[in-house]
Amino acid sequence: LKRVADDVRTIPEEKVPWFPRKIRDLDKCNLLITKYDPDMDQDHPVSVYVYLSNIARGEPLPRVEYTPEEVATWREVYRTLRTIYPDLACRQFLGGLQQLERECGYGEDSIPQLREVSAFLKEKTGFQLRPVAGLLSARDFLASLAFRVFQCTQYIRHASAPMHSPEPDCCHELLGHIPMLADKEFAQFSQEIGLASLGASDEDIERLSTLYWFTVEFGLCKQNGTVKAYGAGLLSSYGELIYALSNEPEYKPFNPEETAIQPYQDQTFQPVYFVSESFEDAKIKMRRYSSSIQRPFSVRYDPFTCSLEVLDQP
Ligand code: HBI
Ligand code: FE
Repeated sequence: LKRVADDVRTIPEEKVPWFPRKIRDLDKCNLLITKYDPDMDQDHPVSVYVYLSNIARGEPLPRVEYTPEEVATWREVYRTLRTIYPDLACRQFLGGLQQLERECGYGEDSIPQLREVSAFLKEKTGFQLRPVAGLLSARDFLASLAFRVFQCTQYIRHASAPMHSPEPDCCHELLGHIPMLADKEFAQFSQEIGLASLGASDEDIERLSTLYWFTVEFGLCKQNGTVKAYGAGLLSSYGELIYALSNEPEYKPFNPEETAIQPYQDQTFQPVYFVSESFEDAKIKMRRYSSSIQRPFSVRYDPFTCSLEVLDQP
């Protein structure tokens, strides 16, 4: 009898990985993944501005004085992509970009400052930006989305390769992500992926991260009978945006169970893209998927205190 009791006691307790409960806890969600060290990899140099600010202390986002060469890089990227957006980008993206051009100084002539962009987003969807020095771990990156915080790089790709960046840079964030985050439905979708990630197992983080990849980064959706892009990885890459909508790659309907386990890589164009019926449809499917993730608790976000209520699951 005693043995049985001992065995019972040695059943490992379910370990829940730490996760942020308050917006201030995001100060601890800053694990950088160094894939391309600019000092080590001379093919992919980047100009690095690393001014981290602490949003919890309410410090204003740092302003960056970009060099004329950096502004020229931005101009080239902006001009090239802007011409193909009307045909290839989804309605929500075009609407967001137009608002940013009207209200937030978006245009070829200067690189928008995170401070202004963050204030703009806060008014539209409650999202705010936080400067980050590079690629974050998926867990930390996704956790911030739960609080409607988007961790955003502030440096720009090197002038030697204006149409390509191996890492996220401000062209990717400001042109790819920000217009989408100004859409209420998409903002909700992003936050819900974040909420699903809190305290999840490494395996579930991997699956959510894959879902994020094929939706927020490389997603396509149907609109008025045609397929348009809404993924930021596409909307910030001239070459891949055209390729993704060329009928050359493989297309599959977005289905979280299948999408979550699709292998992917970030070195070349995607071999397959997932097409959503609409954002509404993607959100409903994602919700159903998220509720199937096993966690010994449930979370609810309180927008008044910007913190989580964590409820034990009976
Ligand atoms: N880190 N800074 C930054 N920007 C991203 O867009 C980003 C990230 N880390 C992981 C990530 N995106 C995703 O590809 C998923 O792994 C969540
Ligand atoms: Fe991105």
